[in-house]
Amino acid sequence: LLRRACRAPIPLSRCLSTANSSPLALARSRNAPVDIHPEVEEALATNKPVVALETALVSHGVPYPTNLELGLELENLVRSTGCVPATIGFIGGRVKIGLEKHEVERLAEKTFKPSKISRRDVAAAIAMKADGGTTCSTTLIFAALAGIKVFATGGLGGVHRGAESTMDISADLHELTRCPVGLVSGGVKSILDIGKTLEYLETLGVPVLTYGESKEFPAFFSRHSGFEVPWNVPDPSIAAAVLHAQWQLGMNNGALIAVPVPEEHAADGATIQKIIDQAVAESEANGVSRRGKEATPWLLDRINTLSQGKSLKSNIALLKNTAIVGGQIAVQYHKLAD
Ligand code: PSU
Ligand code: MN
Repeated sequence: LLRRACRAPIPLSRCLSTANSSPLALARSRNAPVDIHPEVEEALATNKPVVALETALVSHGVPYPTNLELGLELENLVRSTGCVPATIGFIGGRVKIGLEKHEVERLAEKTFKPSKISRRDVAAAIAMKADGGTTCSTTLIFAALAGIKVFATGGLGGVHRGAESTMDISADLHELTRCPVGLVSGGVKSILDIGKTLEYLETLGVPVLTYGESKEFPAFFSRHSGFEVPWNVPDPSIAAAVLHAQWQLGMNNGALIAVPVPEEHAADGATIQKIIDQAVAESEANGVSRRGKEATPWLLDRINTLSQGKSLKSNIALLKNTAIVGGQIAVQYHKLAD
């Protein structure tokens, strides 16, 4: 009886539900507005390592034309490690996993006034046919959807200073509990309350690892925050082993891998801290700190002005470095997962 059951033709509905059970196939079967760049699609199909990149930094984080150069350069750096880059963004209300150069240009030049798209904005942006730069949270969502395991960026959002009264806590943190993606970044932006952000990540059960020699969590523009995390990974293969162990166990959350800004590009800690304190105080005085998603871009811009461009230079150096480290980790991860 068993043998006959095995030989019985599988009904089409069951074929679809088993063969097409990946989240991406499911989204496609519903005709979801998601386009995967052919190069990315091919890499995923043939098991080549892919690294996701975000676009909120192109549309909102970095001024033109540096944002454009940077967006393209990060892709090249990912390529230099042997991975395929998948820059994620919204073009005319479609989710693009892998952008064409002219699409990166369109976001960088703000041709169609791109929105800054966090998880809560996704569906509205699609319905309104909007362009948009994806924050870490949205980039995590679509990296996970496509099965991309590593995402490289600059700074994760987090718990803002004064969050006890503004409740400003980035959706990036919760997204790390939902998406099995290793997020490689320079830590969280130092405009944030780093101590509270680390506590929050601990509560959420998100692994936080520092990359390199020290357990000290980096402070984005500088290498020192004064906060230690429990685990430090010395190289890409150990970082990859952590991700692999996590997902082998079916613990389908993400992990934060914090890579300190390279020494030679670090801003002087004390000076940049004073500037950040001033910018945060100004944002509280002028009400920007209570204007939701405007807070982060405003602060970054203000800090750049006050530091006469130094903070942007550190930001760029840090981003380039995370693109390389992210690529190296993705290469190692694929060796374990194959
Ligand atoms: N780091 C930067 N520039 C940025 C961001 C981070 O140097 O523009 C973006 C990231 O996309 C991050 C977002 O996900 O800011 C967080 O915004 P918010 O605090 O509003 O959640
Ligand atoms: Mn916020």
